[in-house]
Amino acid sequence: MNKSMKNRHFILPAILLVLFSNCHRIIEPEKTNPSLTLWYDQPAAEWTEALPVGNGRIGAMVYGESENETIQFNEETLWSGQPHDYANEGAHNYLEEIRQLLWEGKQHEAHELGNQHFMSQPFGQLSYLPFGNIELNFPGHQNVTSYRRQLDLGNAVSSVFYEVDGVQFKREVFASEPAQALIIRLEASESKALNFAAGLNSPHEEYEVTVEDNQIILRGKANDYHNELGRDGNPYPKSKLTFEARLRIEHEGGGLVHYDDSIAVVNARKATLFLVAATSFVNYDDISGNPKERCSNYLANLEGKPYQKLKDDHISDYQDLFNRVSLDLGSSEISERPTDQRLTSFYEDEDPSLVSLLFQYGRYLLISSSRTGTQPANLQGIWNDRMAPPWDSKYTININTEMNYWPAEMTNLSECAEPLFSMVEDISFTGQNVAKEHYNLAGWVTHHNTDLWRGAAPINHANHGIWPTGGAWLSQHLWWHYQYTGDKGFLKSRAFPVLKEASRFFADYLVPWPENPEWLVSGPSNSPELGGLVMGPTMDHQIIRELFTNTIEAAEILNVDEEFVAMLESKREKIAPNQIGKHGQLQEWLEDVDNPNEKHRHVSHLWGLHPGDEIHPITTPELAEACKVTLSHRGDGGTGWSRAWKINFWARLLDGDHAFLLLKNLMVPSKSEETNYKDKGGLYFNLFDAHPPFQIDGNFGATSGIVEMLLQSHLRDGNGDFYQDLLPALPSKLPNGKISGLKGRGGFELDITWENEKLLAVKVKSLLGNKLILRHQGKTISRETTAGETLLLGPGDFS
Ligand code: FUC
Repeated sequence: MNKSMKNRHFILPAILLVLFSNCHRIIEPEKTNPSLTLWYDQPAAEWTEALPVGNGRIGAMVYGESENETIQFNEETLWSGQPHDYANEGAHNYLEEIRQLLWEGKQHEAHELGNQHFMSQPFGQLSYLPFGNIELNFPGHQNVTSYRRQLDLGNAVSSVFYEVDGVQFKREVFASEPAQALIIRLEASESKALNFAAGLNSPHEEYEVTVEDNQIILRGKANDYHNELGRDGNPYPKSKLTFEARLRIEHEGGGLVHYDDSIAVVNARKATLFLVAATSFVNYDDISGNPKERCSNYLANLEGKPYQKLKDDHISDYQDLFNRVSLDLGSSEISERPTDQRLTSFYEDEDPSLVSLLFQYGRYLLISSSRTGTQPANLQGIWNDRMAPPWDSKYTININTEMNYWPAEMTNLSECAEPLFSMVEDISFTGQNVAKEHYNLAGWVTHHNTDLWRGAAPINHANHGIWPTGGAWLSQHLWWHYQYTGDKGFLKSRAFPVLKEASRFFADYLVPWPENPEWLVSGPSNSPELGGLVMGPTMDHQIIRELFTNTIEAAEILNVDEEFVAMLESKREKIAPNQIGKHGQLQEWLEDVDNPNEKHRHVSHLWGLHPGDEIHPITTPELAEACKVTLSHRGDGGTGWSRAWKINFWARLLDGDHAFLLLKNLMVPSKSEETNYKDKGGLYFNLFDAHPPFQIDGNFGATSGIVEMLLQSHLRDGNGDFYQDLLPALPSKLPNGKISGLKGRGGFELDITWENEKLLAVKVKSLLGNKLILRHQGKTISRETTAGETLLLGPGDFS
C-alpha cells in the first residue's frame, strides 16, 4: 500500500466521523467507580429516591423524570420565626420545688410543675422550611430508552441519561460552593433537539414569580410556623424572613420564548441553568439581609464563566475535601448493579463495596451540607421538602446533631465541622440567659433542641425537654477539634471560652444526693428520652465529668485559671460514678431499676463508651462488660440512628462482627410510608438514613462506625499520648481492604492495609511531630516523630 492510499483510508473514515458526530453526537454516561456511584435505571418515584446535591448552603433533590423533571431545592437559612429569646423569665423560682418533688418520688407532680413554669417561651421552637422547585418540562419525552440516573460521589455531580427517538439527552446537576449556585446542564445529541419549558414555584403562601430577560425570579416570605400556638397556648413568633431565587437560562443554538412566569428554550442543543437563592437572614439576631441584592451578586459572579470552568472549579473544590480519604473493600459483579437492587440484596450478599459506598456517602453528605460559613447540618442535613417536617427538621442535641459530626475530624473533614463550632458559640451566648432565668446560675446551658434562632430553653414536655447537658455534649466537638489538629489558637480563642463557661454552669448546678451526700448529681434531668424527669441520670454524669476533664486539660495547656481548675477537679471527684446493676448491666439511673426487656432506641448511659472515652474494654473491662449486657438487653434493632450508634458501641467494645451485624441491620431497605419508627430503621433507595422518616444522622453515624472498626484513637497512655489502635474491631465480613487518609488524634494521618483479616501495612504521616504509638492486637510500636515525617510499618514492627 503506497502512502497516498494509506492516507485515503485514513481520511474517509475521519470525514465520516466528523459528519456523523455533527448530526448525532453520542452522549455516554462516564465510567464511574461502583464504590462511589449511586445509580438507578428508573426515575425517583418519591423524594427519598431522588438524589441529593448541596454546597453547604443550597441543597437540591434531583428526581430524574424525563418528561416532567422536578428539582426541589432548599436554602439552609429559610426557617419560620424571627430572632427570639426563648428563656422563661423567673423559671428558676420553681427549680428547687421540682427537685424536691423528684427526691420525694413525685415524678408526675414534677412534670406538671415543670410544664407549667419551667419551659421555653413559647413552648416549642421553629422549623426549617423548603424553598421551592425548579420545574422542567420536556415535551415528547414520555417514552425513553437507555435510561440511567446517577450521583457520582467522586465529583459530586448528579446526571441523567436517556434516549428518545434515537436522540440522546443528558442532564448534569451540581451545587457549586465556589459559584454559590445550583447549576444544571442540559444537552441533546442532535442540534435543535433540546426543547423544554422552565419554571419556579414554592410551597409558601406568599410568593410571586416573574420573568426578566433570561431570568425567572421567585420572591416570597416564609410561612408562619404550622401551629399557631405553642403547647402553653402562647403564640409562636411570626415568620419574618423574606427570600428570593433566580433561575438564569443560557442556551446554545435555538432561542428563548418568554412567558409571564416561565421561559421556554426551543430548538437548542445545549442549555445551562443557574439557580441562585438567598434569604434575609444574617445571624440569629439579625435578619436585615437583602435577598435581591444577594442574588444579583451571586449571578454577577457567574458572569462570563463558561460551563466547563464552573464544573471544573466545583469538582476541584469538592475533591480538595473528598479525595483526602479513600476506602477500598473490594468489589464484585454485584457492585455493578443499580443501587436499589444492591440495597435490597445486601442482607444476603453483604457486598463490601456497598459498605464503602455508604461510608463515602456520609462524607459526601457532610461536605454537601456543612461548609465553612454555613449553618450546621440539621436533622435532614439541608434537604427538606415539607412545610411541617418531622421534628421541624431542626437540631436535636440529645444525640442527633452530635452524631452528624462524629465523622468530621476522623475522616479528614475538619473544616466541615466549623458550622457546628459557630453554632455552639452562638448558643454559649443565648444559653447564658437560660442559665440565669432557669437556674439562676452563671455560665451557659442548653437543652435537647435548638433552631436557627439558637433556642436554648427546654421544649416539648418537661419529661424529656428538661435535660441540661446539650451544651456540655456539644462542647466535646470543639475539644476534639483541638485533639485532632493541635490548633492552640483555636483552643484559646474558641474552644476554651465555650468549655469554661459550660463548666462554670455545671460546677454550681450539681447537687449532693441525699442518700449519699458524698456524690454530686445532675437534675432535674432525664436519660434521653426514657423514664421521665429524674435526679441523677448516668449519662449526665458521664458528660459533665468529661466536660470538666476537657476544661481542666485545656486550662493546663493554656496555662490559665489555676483556681478554677482546682475547683473543677474537686467537683469532678464527687460526681456520681458509673454503677453496675443487678443484671450485670450498666445502670441508667442512680437506682438499680433498669428493665432488661427495655428496647428503647436511646442507649444514653453508654455515652461514656461512645462518644465519651471513660469506658473501654482495655481500660475499664468490668464497665465494658456491663455495657455489653445493656446492649444485649436493648437488642440489635431500633431507629436508623439508634442502629448507627450501636455500630459505634460494638466497635468500641472491640467486637467487629457485632458491629457489622448492626451495620447490616441499618442497611435494609425502608419505605417512606413506614413511620412507626419504634423498630424500623433502615435506608431509603437513595441511601438516606430512615429513622423512619428520613433523618440524616444515621448516615453520619454509619460512617463514623465504619471508622471505629478500622481505627480508634481516643485512648491515651500515662503521658497523655494517644494510641492509634489499628483494626481494633475488624469484621470478618470485611477481610480485605485499604483505607487511606484517616485522621487520628494527636495529629496523624493514616493509611491502613489489611488482607485475610490481617494487618498488612500502615503508613503514618505525623502532622504535628507528636509521639506516635501504634497498637494492634495488644502489641505496640512507639516512635518519636517530627512534623511532616512519614513512617511505613508492617506487622513485624510491633512488639
Ligand atoms: C429524638 C429522638 C427521636 C428523633 C428525634 C429527632 O427525640 O428520640 O428518635 O431522632 O430526636
